[in-house]
Amino acid sequence: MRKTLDDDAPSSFAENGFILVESVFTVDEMAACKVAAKELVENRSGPSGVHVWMSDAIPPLFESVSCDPRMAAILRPLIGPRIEFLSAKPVFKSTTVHFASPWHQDQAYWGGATKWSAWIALDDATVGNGCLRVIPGSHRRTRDHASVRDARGFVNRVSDDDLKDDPIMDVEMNCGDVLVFHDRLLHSSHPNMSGRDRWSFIPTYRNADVPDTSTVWTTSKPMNAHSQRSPIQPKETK
Ligand SMILES: O=C(O)CCC(=O)C(=O)O
Repeated sequence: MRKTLDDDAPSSFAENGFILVESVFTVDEMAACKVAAKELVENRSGPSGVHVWMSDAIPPLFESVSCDPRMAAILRPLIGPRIEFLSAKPVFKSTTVHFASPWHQDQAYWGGATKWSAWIALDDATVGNGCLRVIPGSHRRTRDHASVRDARGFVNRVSDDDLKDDPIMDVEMNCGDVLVFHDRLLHSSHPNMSGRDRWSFIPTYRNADVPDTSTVWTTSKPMNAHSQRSPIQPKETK
């Protein structure tokens, strides 16, 4: 698995559908984000632990993270010079939200042109507390999704039985690591059986030069417009 950003990142991404870049953000920066995310969404996310902010309604701290120059440096070689930031979501598993997120391709939710998302670890993520699982190379084809409505939220799902011949990879990450993934990459996450939090923050982007028929987003922000933003301010967390 790729762990540093280098010239091979685009070919590794093309082959696997994701890249993992370690230590993009500091632990203090992630702690500040987690405190803010807990204040803003912990009691508003419902049983799925997911809360979505569109680009015109996202709190400034989280817009700064989404459009941070370090994110732009990772994304530009994969997406191109003109990147649009679309939306972002804190996703958490805690002592009250602990189920496994079901297998899916994000594209089943939004269609249209390719989108790229970044899974930013606000906590260390392990098999025990609900890290992501991915199927390398699965971004090369679209899978059928069943429509399921239950308390877990994720309506579009690929069943475990359909994946029994696929190579499944656990993606354990340290706080501050970033996994960028293609919107056809099959992914799910482990349940959180640890009694400890597992928070992540997931911004989504597209290439501004590629027409997109998706109707999910009515607003977007050019990423370059934010590259001069002030750095994320760590906040007292105790
Ligand atoms: O972070 C997780 O547990 C899963 C998130 C996810 O799959 C998604 O938001 O598409």
